[in-house]
Amino acid sequence: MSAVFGTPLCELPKVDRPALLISDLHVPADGGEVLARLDGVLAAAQKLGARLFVLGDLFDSYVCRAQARVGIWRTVAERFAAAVAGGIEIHLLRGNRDFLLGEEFVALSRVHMVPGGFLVALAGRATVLLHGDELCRNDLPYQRAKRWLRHPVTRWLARRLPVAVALRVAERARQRSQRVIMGGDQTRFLPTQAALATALAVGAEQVIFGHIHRHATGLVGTGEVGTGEVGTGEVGTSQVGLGGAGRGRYWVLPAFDAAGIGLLADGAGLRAVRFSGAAGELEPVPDPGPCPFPA
Ligand SMILES: [Mn+2]
Repeated sequence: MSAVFGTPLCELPKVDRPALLISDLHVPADGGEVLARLDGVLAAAQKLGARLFVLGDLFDSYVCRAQARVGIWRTVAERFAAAVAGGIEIHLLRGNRDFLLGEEFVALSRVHMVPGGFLVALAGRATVLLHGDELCRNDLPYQRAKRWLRHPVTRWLARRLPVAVALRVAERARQRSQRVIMGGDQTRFLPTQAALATALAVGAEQVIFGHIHRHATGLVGTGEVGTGEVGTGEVGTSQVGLGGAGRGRYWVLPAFDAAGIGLLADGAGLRAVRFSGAAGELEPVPDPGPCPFPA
């Protein structure tokens, strides 16, 4: 199994079906507006016969296993289970806010959840799907903290907390992280170009992730990243070469709770879409520009 900075990639068999991708829903404890938007996504997946990929941070926070049986966590699990019963496949990655999601959530929601990322063919191109935090190599304090936060002992303890305690712990962590982000040099929180090239070097032509809450697409390894040029908008074989060379295209999904935007991959290619209602309508969205990633 290949891996990107310690994130193992689960290779999915090639399926000739469209795919919808969203990331960073941050569904809060009180549900909120994003829940109706999620219904729209599930309805769209149903209409298109599409697989749904959720690239992490589904929840604002998920800490303990008791959460799956109560409140919004249970509600979301039940909506996923209903969609799966209706014929949709849902593939779920864990984000930095909900990395403690466990088997109890899988059992209730019937989603296919993996500990790392995916390597999958989307619109005919080998694609790496990640949450994206592993690509932010300049954020050394975060990468250090991640090591002990995800340690099996921390995990064992956290997952056994009572729900009320778990939520207080999560809230404190969120406030601390907010202060760090407000005070920091913002480029520290972005993926590096080298990290994107590393992700592509597993043999992929494109990498898709969320986490940084920006909507962007551009090329990697062509000298075009961060220059404001997106090239032709197509990753052509002549232009950037193929799989394994650390070159290709990146797509960053914006936070779904803020924008309601995701990606659609089908025979016509990969493009941004907005989910506009609970009935599953999709509106086209212009492709965003590149993000000035640090080297
Ligand atoms: Mn995140």
